[in-house]
Amino acid sequence: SQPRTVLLTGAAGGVGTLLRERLPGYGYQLRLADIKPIEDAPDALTFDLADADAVRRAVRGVDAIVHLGGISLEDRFSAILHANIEGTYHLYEAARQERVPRIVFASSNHAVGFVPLPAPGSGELIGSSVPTRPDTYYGLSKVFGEGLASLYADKYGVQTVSIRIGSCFPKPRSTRMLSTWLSPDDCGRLVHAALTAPEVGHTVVNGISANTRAWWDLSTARALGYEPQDNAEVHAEAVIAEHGELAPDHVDARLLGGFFTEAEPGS
Ligand code: NAI
Ligand code: 15L
Repeated sequence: SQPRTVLLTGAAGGVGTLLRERLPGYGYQLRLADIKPIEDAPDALTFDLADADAVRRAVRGVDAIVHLGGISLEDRFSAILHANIEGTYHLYEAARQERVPRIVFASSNHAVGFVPLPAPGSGELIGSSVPTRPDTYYGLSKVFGEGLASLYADKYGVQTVSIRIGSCFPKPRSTRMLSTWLSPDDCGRLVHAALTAPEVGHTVVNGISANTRAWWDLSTARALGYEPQDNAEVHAEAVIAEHGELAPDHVDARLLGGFFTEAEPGS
């Protein structure tokens, strides 16, 4: 059965904006939340995920949560701890107490960013069950979120699909993103599949479009009913003209997390 009311955290952000435009088309009624006000949505809830009482009030009465809120890039550990680690803990505690049965967690390729890329032309793909190898404190917070989701599924029956998102933007912005792009429409399709698939327990899936240059295997996402319709390759000519092909020794061509593996906190 399909959840009706869905809390969307991080609704003011890039992915939040793309999903606000798409999820109502699948029949969901959205409750929007962010730490920042949303200009075109005066009814949106405004609170910090570090405020456990505000999180609990926001969660009350919804059928499902799409959890996008938090810091989305590398930062100081203390900032990541506050927004992503404590914030996600508050969200899961609220879901347990308010009996919300389903969460879709925006995890990231940076939870597995130090995983080496398959050799070009090998035909090998990286699955969603590789051991985690976070590339940043940010990626580590996504590993924490996946672990929390596993605990709350096994112990309390709060089910989660953790989507390791590649790069979700209106268009691929770099040569790396020709491999990692998740188109906005495919993001809507994948989140809808994650909200409606029966008995997911805690399932981790890779989240990209049907990209010709994909490094990721999509079998666990497809098992939920996800059928990607887009391919970053339609943007390849323009992206290559601007950024060029990746040299084999470039970090973006060697490791799944690319340049994040070299990012310093707060840089
Ligand atoms: P974003 O940075 O545009 O949006 C995140 C939102 O969370 C912002 O609107 C921000 O105000 C809000 N937020 C930050 N700290 C908060 C706090 N303490 N309390 C409440 N709200 C807070 O990021 P984007 O790109 O929209 O990503 C959404 C989610 O998906 C994030 O969790 C990100 O880590 C994840 N993700 C995104 C990818 C992408 O390609 N866009 C790739 C992989 C993961
Ligand atoms: C992420 O996790 C970030 O939130 C996003 O801004 C992109 O940089 C993305 O990964 C990526 O790897 O392209």
